[in-house]
Amino acid sequence: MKIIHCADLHLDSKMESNLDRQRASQRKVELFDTFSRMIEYGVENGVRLIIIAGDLFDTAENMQLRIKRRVLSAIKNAPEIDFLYIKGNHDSRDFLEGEELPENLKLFSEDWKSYEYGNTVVTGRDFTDELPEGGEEKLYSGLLLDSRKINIVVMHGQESGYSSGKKDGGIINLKLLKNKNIDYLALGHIHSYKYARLDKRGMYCYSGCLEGRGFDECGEKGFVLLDVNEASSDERHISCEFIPFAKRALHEVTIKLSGEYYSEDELEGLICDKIKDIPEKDLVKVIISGETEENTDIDVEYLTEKFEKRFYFLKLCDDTKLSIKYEDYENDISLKGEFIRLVKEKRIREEDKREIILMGLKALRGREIDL
Ligand SMILES: [Mn+2]
Repeated sequence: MKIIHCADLHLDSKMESNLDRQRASQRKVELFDTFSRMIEYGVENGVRLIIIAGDLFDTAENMQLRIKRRVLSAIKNAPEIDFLYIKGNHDSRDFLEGEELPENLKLFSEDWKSYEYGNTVVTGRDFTDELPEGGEEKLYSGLLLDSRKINIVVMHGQESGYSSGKKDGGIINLKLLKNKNIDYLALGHIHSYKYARLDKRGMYCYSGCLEGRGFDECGEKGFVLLDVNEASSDERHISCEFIPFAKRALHEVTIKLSGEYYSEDELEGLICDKIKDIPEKDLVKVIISGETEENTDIDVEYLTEKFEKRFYFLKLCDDTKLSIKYEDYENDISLKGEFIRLVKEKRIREEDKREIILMGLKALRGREIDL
């Protein structure tokens, strides 16, 4: 039996804030489109279950009725697949209230609830802000799984290897989930793929989000395809594979300058080198960092203009600090020298003097000053 594990789709969310309106709304359409392509992939590949480990929707405020209805009809139109959906911290309010729910959409509650498919049991629990009465111990002791079954458990929250001591329902206490006959713990909340051992018997996995939205969600995004083989004589009945599936990826590249002089050509060369293997369809953020010598001119607008045509979107940030020994100019008979001497005479803190001098020197050279 094939199963898809996905999470954190945030279907109605705002996209990368630097995008213009047209591309922001296009990305929003793509977000839903990737969800719907995943369902098509499921149908074509004989997938029986799609597990959604929370945060299918993003916020109640942005939620558009049409997105909700699109989701429900996409589910209804794939009757051969059961959709097992737990609520995450973003969609913990009942987003589907008042809607007619397709029969193949299976929901959970704040208590453990199971669905059986042959010898495989999928048990899950909706995200809650607060732990039930009795705290963590009570929550996890209520999870009882038959050792003879193949057990998949679904939760949404931040993994933690110790007792949080807080009443926070969003902590997944991995320690208390050990030795409970879990074969695969399907998690949501962390937006990057992670697959690791839970205990001797089972594994735990964050599928990550399906599509990166901002530059805090860089890299490959997709879902996990599980293959459950009940007849396997091997102790491991589940094999799984991460399937990269996003329409576009986000990339952040950093160029670190070393305080020497760089000509514009050299800067272009460094940028080129870092972005040459990134696909055209993707979104790119180039950060120039480190220290610059005083004569290095980083023209952000010019460089952005030069490279943005190559990609769906590109932005460039100048995070460099000016490394300058202003003492070298102190005795100059020039406006620069005069200015430095004037500041040095003032009765202000030494660090402030340095800041003021650097800012003044930048201004004298016609460079932009960030205040
Ligand atoms: Mn979440």
